[in-house]
Amino acid sequence: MKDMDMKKDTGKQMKMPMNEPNMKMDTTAAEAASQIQSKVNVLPGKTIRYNLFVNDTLVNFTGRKKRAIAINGKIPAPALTFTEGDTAEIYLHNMLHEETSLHWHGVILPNQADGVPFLTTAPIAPGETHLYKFKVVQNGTYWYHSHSALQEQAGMYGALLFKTRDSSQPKKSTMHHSSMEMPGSNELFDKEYTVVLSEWADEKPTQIQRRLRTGNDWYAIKKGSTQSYAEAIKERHFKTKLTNEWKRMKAMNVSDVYYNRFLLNDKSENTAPEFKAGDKIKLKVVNAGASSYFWLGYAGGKITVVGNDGNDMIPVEVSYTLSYDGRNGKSIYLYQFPG
Ligand SMILES: [Cu+2]
Repeated sequence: MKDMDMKKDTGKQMKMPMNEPNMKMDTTAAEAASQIQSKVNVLPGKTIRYNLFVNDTLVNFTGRKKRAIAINGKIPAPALTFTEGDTAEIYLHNMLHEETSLHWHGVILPNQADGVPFLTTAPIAPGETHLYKFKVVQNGTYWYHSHSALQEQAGMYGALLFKTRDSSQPKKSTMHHSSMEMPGSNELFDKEYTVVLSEWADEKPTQIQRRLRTGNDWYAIKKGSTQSYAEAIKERHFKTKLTNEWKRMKAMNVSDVYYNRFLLNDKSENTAPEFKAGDKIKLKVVNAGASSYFWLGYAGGKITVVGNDGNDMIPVEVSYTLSYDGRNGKSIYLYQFPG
């Protein structure tokens, strides 16, 4: 595919003549446009280039070797870092024997670079190299993943980090009122750590899909979350059970799939010995799980959530916070360790 002219595209968004008197917009449209304007910052930057090689690999998370897909030999794929204003040039080299793709989740970019096969970007054939090129016009924590078949479930996901160009500037909220000033959250921490949460199943993703379609109890049995008729009758919920069965709804239908492991970066248990007591650490959390929500908490006390879905927010102190699965999983959390 040819290089895309990004300047033309982002320029269009910037030239939105919001204040021109002859431009009529209803309040909602104007509000939406002003939100987009406060979100999109076109700043000068460098061209940052990454080469990503997608390859078959063998992993061993459970004591058994299983096929997976890695990028540059890694699961999760390497974290790609840019500063807002930069131009991203990401070369995807498909070393697989099947088509592949990369989708930049939640990223404002021209359609051709979006990476969804048969919708925005053509699939990338085996042996092919594809250039994704776009101007970074936002900051925050995002993620990227394959959008072909079930490759994401086989390991093709990674963090996408867009740094603020000027961290000393207090940022404007993009959520409600564009006039609302955000505290410069970058002053609240002195170290950063990126966490990619995901799941691993030894079963092939295609097999999981097949099993889900049959709607049987196999995963519920494995997780010990089945319910017998006797239990339902004893709890006076026999009618509910029948209704749920008629709807093919499981007794404890929170998450359907049985996973062998939950992964924090590349391990089911992970440590970060580089941090000491008293450090203020910003955790950039991406939930790359295909179907799991994770509760995030800190054994040492409360945590302060400073961002969600890639946006900064007014900090909130909480005991736990929920990280949603893949579709919404790009959050920033600040853990304040005791001093
Ligand atoms: Cu996505």
